[in-house]
Amino acid sequence: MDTKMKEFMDSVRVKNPGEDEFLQAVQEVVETVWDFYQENPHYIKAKILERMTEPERVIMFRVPWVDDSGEVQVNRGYRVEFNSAIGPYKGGLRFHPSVTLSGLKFLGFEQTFKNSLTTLPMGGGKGGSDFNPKGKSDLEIMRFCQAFMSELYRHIGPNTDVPAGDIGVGGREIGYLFGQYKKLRNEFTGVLTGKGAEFGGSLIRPEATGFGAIYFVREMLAVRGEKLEGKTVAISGFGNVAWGAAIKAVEYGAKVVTISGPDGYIYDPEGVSDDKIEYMLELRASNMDVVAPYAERYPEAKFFAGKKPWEQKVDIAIPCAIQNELNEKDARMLIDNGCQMIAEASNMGCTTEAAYLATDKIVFAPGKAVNAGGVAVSGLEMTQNSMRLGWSEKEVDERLDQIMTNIHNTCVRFGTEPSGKVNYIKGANIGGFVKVADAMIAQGIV
Ligand code: 2IT
Repeated sequence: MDTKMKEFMDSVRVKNPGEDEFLQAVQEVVETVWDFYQENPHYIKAKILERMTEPERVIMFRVPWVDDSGEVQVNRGYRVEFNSAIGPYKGGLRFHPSVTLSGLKFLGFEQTFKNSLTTLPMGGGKGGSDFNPKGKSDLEIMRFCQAFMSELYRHIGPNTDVPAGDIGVGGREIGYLFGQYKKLRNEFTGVLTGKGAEFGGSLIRPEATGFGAIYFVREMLAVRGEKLEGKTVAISGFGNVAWGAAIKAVEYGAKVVTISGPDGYIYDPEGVSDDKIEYMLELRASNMDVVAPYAERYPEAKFFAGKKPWEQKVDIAIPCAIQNELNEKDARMLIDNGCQMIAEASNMGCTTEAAYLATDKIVFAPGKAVNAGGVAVSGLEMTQNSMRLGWSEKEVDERLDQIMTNIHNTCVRFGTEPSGKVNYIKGANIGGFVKVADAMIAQGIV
């Protein structure tokens, strides 16, 4: 590693002790933009990397609420407002027991580059809570969302910060959060995205992350003169992203053979399609966070308790669950079994070692490019809210497809190596970096 780069990373490490996920995300960006950064001394002079790795603001708050048995519960809420150089802070809220400040800083940092790649005017932010939705009743979810918004509402707004969903936050939670914001502010505005279609939500937003990921994979394959048709795909997770990806992959003629949950994974040799994809919604609605019941309902499928889907022989692997869900050993197993491509639909789904190994041996694309379709359609929801008009499904889907194709082109433009191979990590990082860096320079030292 270059000495100056090492010095830079050491300084970030000292400022953010123990924040492993944040440091992992920063290191991956710094390593890939470093040469480009050195070639542009005006970035160095303006200390762009030092500023980009420091969130503009971090809000941390107490979320007290009362559960169904009358007991008082206390969770911690966060909103990391990372970078507003190119638009209002924008990014999801995650409700999951694993949520920490480090995790949300990594997500907010990544979001800044992802949002820039979409070409829409959105800055980067992320928030959430260590609240665990598993096993909670609908009323408990509502009370928690109301308590969370009772503090968050002071810090957000349609021109300031526009949250959306992420793990543990779907249409139901966004509805409750929106209701409480509206009550407290007495304003009906586009302050959240992923809203219900009846109150300002965009069509295709629920499908957008998964659809976008498959449009991106389609473009990755096209570079190699290949198609999704006939390919075998391993997906992890069974939530919103996995669901959308499965629908679109099947539509293109691919066979999705796995889904997974915290309890293990399902291998379905006949493919997860049609009513089986819809069944994923039922599994999620049960709020139990398990996939095992799939194998009881569809006996041709097999459940592997405590295992990850990466041990199966597939052509394409698409992690759709959580960060670092695919490690070096998993990547090696996939590659040894003939896998040609790993595309992250989860944020930082692969460990650094797995991502570099897959980039080297096969083809790899990072979450900030592959999963940008979700936030892209959130951006389109903001546009529709500003116009007080709604677009048709076809209109939104066509724009989404175009945005994903453009992001792929950006990766090719900035990431093509002298050998002709595309390094998608480098392409996405430099492609996302330039717009934010130039906007920061134009706006002075603020
Ligand atoms: O990780 C992500 O990009 C999201 N959870 C979606 C964020 C958004 O604002 O739609």
